[in-house]
Amino acid sequence: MFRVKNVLTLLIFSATAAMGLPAHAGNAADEVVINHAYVRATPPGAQTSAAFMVLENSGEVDHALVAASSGLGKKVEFHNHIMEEGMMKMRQVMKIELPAGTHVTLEPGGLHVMFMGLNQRPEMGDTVALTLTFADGSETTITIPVKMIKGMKKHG
Ligand SMILES: [Cu+2]
Repeated sequence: MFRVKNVLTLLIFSATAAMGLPAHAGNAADEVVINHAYVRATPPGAQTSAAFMVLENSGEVDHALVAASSGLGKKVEFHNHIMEEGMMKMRQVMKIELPAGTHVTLEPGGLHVMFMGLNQRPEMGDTVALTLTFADGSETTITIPVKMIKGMKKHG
């Protein structure tokens, strides 16, 4: 009987996971609030674009972004800008830390989500679906409007 009960418990857990319900309260997808997200509109022929947003960790444990994917680009990476020999350069970062109770801003000239190998040209009025994966394995998909960024010759 004991064994049967264990199997049943396991089945219930599996069913819960299959329905996409969070396994426990407090995962990053539930606790990280994303605001002011937008994707940079690009001129014809551009190979890259970028997304910017404000991520707020409203929870009590630290979280981190570890991956992103989107139909907009063949590759989606996290980048930052660093000053090197007097020039601003982009560098890939493997994760973006989201300490508990703080907010992190992805903005032009700083951290950004980079779309490389564009599958289509993001134009004003379009929306882009972006899936973000957190260090705890939870995911969230957001729909982001495309906006023009004035005065930016290059992305990010
Ligand atoms: Cu970049």
